[in-house]
Amino acid sequence: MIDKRQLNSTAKKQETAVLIAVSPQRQSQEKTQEYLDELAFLVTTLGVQTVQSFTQNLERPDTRTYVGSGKLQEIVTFVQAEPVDMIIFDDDLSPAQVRNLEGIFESQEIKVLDRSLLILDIFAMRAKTAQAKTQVELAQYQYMYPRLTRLWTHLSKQKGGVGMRGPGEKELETDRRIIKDRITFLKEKLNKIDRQSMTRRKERDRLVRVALVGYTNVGKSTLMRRLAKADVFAENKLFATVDSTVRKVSVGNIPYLLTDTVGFIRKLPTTLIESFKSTLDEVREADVLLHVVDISHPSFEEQMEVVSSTLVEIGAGDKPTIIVFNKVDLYQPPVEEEEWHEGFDDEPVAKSVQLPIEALIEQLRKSYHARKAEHVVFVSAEHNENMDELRKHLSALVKDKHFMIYPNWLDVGNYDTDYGADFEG
Ligand SMILES: Nc1nc2c(ncn2[C@@H]2O[C@H](COP(=O)(O)OP(=O)(O)O)[C@@H](O)[C@H]2O)c(=O)[nH]1
Ligand SMILES: [Mg+2]
Repeated sequence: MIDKRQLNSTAKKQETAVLIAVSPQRQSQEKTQEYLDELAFLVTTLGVQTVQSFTQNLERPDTRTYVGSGKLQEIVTFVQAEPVDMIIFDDDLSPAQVRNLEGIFESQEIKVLDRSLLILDIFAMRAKTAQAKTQVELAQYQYMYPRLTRLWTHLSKQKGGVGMRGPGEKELETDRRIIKDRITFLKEKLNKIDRQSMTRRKERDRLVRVALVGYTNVGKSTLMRRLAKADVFAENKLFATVDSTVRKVSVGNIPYLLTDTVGFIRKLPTTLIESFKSTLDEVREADVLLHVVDISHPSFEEQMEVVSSTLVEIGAGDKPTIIVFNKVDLYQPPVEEEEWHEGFDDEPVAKSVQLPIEALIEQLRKSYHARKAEHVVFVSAEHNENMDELRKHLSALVKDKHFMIYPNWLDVGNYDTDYGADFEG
């Protein structure tokens, strides 16, 4: 069967974007590039093609137009010559910046978007359950409301697409009065849903709860699929999953609930965190956290930092945690030292000396143990490597908690292995 809608959307030409970021003095070239790559990844996730990016060295974005006037002129010249549908800024734009920038780009019919709108758009695309849909729509309107300008309204009406999609591909409203009512309505609706899911969580209160947390795209859903042998959606895109999913799993005869949660990212819109509060309750109420890290990512340590501080922010900063370094199969050891050898014509040639992976992993393990992280494992969820060691750590922590809840539980096959029982949350 051919889905007509799909035909229509693939028939539409791919939207194109120009990315803009500022880079403070202390930030290295590589870091700036990496941030731009992440922004481009967000853009790709939405099916939009990046045609160019611009950066400017500035301590902080210009309060009027984000970049200075010289750089702005460069951008204007570029978009006049190239087919560009939108320009996307790597930070949130203030209402004043939105107004000024729209004034400049209106005549070219170019949409002005920022990082938050982009992330909100992805969430809108991914939300499946009524709860997630309501949460996203609320976050979108709360973000849009103070920024709505006449120009933007006019432009979006004409162009639609990215930045304008609510959950379920429905176009968002742009009328301030309607939006205000809608926000009130969505808040009430969310309250009702939250009360229901709180009851549901209470009902499954008797089992130990383990939550997967981590930066987006590190392999949380893949790990969930491995541990729960459940069919969880995983994809090499940012925020493939925004709804939390709960499965009953057991480890060494002890049953527990495993939750896959939405990933974190730098500069996550605050309206999103606020409206996802109840989804994050799954994390807040967990007994044990599996902090999944993509060790193959060049800045995995910074990503861990983002996750840790978000956890503290939502009040889940000091739970028993297993640090799961994932994607060891892709891990490229950094060049440790360089030796100079004589090459042809006596030219010195640098030869990089790399430590074997095992030694590196051992080094990392030691360094995290030194930082008081008790449970550290290195796995490949995708290739099913070293999962037994993870299960061992998991079993220890789950058992501890389980016997706190059930001091009289007999540890002799009390429980049938019940993989994949579904508690869709
Ligand atoms: N090479 C490799 N890829 C992985 C591994 N684990 C997950 N992935 C891939 O990483 C991408 C993101 O995985 P996903 O589970 O959706 O990440 P999530 O956003 O944290 O839930 C997918 O393309 C996975 O196939 C791994 O151990 N090795
Ligand atoms: Mg996922």
